Amino acid sequence: MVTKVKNKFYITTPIYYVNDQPHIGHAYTTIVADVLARYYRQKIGKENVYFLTGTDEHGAKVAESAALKNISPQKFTDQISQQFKDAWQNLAITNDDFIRTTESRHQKIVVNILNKLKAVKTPAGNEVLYETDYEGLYCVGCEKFILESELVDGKCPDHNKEPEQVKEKNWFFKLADYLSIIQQKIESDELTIYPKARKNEVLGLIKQGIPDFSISRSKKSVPWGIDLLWDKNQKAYVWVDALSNYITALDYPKGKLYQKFWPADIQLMAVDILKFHTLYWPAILLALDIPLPKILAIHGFFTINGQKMSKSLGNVVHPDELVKEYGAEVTKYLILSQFSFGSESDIKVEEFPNKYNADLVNGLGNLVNRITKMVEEYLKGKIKIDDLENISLKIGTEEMIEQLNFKEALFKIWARIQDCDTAIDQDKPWILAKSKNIKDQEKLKSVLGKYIKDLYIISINLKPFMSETAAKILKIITASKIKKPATPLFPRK
Ligand code: ME8
Repeated sequence: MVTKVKNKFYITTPIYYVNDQPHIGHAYTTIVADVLARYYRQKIGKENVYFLTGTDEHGAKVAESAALKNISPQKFTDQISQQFKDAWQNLAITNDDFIRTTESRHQKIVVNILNKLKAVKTPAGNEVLYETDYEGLYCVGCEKFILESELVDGKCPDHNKEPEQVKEKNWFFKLADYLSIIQQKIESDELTIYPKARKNEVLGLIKQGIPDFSISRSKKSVPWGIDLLWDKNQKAYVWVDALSNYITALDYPKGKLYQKFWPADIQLMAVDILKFHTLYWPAILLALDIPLPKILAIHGFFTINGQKMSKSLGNVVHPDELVKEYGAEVTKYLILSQFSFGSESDIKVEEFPNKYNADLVNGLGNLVNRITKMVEEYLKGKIKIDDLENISLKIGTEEMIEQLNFKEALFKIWARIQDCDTAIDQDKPWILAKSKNIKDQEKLKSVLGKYIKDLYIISINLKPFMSETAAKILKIITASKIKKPATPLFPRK
């Protein structure tokens, strides 16, 4: 099992940059977190689950985007952050909190964290933070220092832009003194990095040697950020500010939420921010003497119709467009059923209409119609199902969700839908219904009862993915008189 949950579950997504609007990449991680949060709420109780997401609002990248729009960074971040909140609401995401790094509750704690780091020593007896002159290349798009060797034709390969030459005095974090501890914790899976290929990738990075990282930027070059109390010329580096959100949102160190929910049970992200979360974040936590998260789960970066998503290519897909076309639950289904968590793959948006028709209109929706119509016509809507509560609901989706195999879990549910359709074709209840033979009448009741049980099992397993749809089906099939729904669950388009 990937997730190892006992009595509480704390799940986080990255906090997204507000330099641009939410897109389907942000939506994927957030939808996955939502499925897990819903699943564990069912399993261990609502009060024992905490699901955090939010927005990352400081730094050069956001400030530049605001300047381009000719508005203040605060006004700009207010606007875009609201777009993320709205997008998640439109997708029926059930996050318990939404943190913004410009909120004072966050900033106050980041100041504390930085002051603590300034005061502590590494296990080797060095200062955790030290000041040094730094000269190098900085990619604003990545918000990170980048090596010459990482460039392609002199440009950052992810942003297709030349990095800036930076020469400034910064505060650095003595990562070198923590790498062997982190390595041991990753090797032993005390800090689990999933999937294994990513674990090996991180261990490889450690072996190559990772330089210390900066925790501040000069105020002159990056004025939009949190002040360092002990150095008026410096602001906190946006990554240290951002990573802290996972504990500031819980009101570290004394808050009730922090006491109950830290360490995180699972922190989700894509591979783009692997190094920050698997090396820098554990190092910061170790220096603060805070337990490490249990699992860092890294999904692939997907392309859209075979191409990298980018504004210049004009292929950015926004979740709101999909929600408008299909509604929240179908959008979640279409995204999750196309993309396997661990792999890098492609999302084919042009296949969404076909998939919608095949899986939802002709698949689940039609099955519900077919079964309820027969119960209504042949048995006047009355069917006695004993012991719905006690039937086995297990079709393997629980294990799959716990192993982050969401696409495969959906596949299992849809296999059950298909099996039920096939059983109906074979049983031919319409022939049984015409027969006056008592045995045929009994068989008719028994097969229809079995289909209703199937719908019950399908709905329960569908709950973490499509809870409203599941609730609708459950309401229809547990009514005292079953009727075919007046409008189909999924309208044909
Ligand atoms: O990196 N495929 O924010 P960000 C899959 N603020 N997932 C994708 C994706 C794609 N094509 N594009 C984005 C940042 N994502 C920082 C994080 S956390 C302390 C700070 C998802 O707006 C995926 O989860 O660039 C990825 O890790 C995240 O969005 C990056 O979001």
